[in-house]
Amino acid sequence: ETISVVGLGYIGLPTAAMFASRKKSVIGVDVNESAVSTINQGKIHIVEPDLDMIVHAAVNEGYLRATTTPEPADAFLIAVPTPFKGDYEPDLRYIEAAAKSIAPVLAKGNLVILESTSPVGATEQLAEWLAVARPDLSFPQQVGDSADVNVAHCPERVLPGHVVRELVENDRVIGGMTPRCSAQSVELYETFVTGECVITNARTAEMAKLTENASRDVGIAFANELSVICDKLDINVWELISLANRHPRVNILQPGPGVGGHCIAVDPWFIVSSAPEEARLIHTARTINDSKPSWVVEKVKAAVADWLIANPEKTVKDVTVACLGLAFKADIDDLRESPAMEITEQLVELFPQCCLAVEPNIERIPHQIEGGAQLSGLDDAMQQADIIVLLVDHKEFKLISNELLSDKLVIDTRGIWV
Ligand code: SAJ
Repeated sequence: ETISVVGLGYIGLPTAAMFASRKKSVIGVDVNESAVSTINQGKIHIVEPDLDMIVHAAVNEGYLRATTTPEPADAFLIAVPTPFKGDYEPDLRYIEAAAKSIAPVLAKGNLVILESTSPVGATEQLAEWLAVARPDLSFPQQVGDSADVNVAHCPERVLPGHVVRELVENDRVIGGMTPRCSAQSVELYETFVTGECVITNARTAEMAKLTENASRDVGIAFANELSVICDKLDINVWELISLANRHPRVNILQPGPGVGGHCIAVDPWFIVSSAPEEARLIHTARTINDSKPSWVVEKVKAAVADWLIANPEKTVKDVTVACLGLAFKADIDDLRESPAMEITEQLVELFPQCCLAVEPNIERIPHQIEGGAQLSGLDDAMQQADIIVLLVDHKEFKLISNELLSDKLVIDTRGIWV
């Protein structure tokens, strides 16, 4: 049995590696030639704990091979990005491209699984693209359970940083376009998944995935709203939340500089765009979380003003602002939709040549802030900075002593030093 994984990113590569680790023959497909060649050398192009070992073993033992052109296989898993465009409309162009690229090599008996987080209806759309490209084969929307090619949606739901464990242990939602599509998918995932594979239809599976992330987004928006209210009322929000969470039925999440990542900051919009009139709370939560970076920037501006009052002989050009963390959350290198990046970008514009950025998980300064800020080591930044803006709760930052912070103005957006 050969499994092809289309899209070798944060989800596709670990998934491909897990099948290969169970001695399945896996063909990974990606349009990125450099990712393909890195993987074929047994190395990885992303940061994810333990993944390097698994990929190295899988490639060395001959179970995993990467290529830029799809080849025939028994099952195809599509794990490509689903970003949004302009008006927060989902952009399915990568799914469409993946469908068109595998269509020529599809054969009777194949299973095609969409793993990418998708708006409701995307799996049916995928099946339609395949049907148009291959009129010689039959698909579930045409002939139901007797289709030549089965199609299902099985959304990924692993947490970056814990992908290897969660891929195996998490329950999976299996949304086949027909019962036979679901049954075939369950059999495939049971190769390595020890969690339960729970069957539903494709549309419910699509909505389930969006709901999980919207639920977290709404929860974080509540915490972020509290943080802004508490700031106004001079209350420590972290103490407040830990007190409230002692109630047996209260479990408030943590405020932060905003919500980042390619999932939680994106997926709720797919619900909003499907039901704009009805999705009121989900929409508001998105707006609250998206406005948090600007609120943090205002806090930094106020701190700079305070610093100038305390140092009347200095001008704004003399201030040094250290932004600690650029990633979208702790202990990863992923800068996608990162509120920390957004805040640093805005600060670099406001205070050019005054900003230091510290990000222990990357080696090169991102182009967005290149020229306006310097990438600095943590020790240097702690020595030079007048104002510390803690943006990500990386493990390195948690170790910074109170003594080092005592002569600085500190804006701790994650509450790690309070
Ligand atoms: N965040 C807070 N406060 C919190 C928790 C998170 O501000 O209390 C922020 C983080 O700093 C980060 C953002 O939210 O900027 C998202 O981080 P996250 O750890 O909540 O989630 P992701 O984006 O890494 O992964 C999520 C997970 N979904 C849920 O927990 C419901 C994961 O299981 C999904 O597989 C993933 O999205 C995905 O791919 O959709």
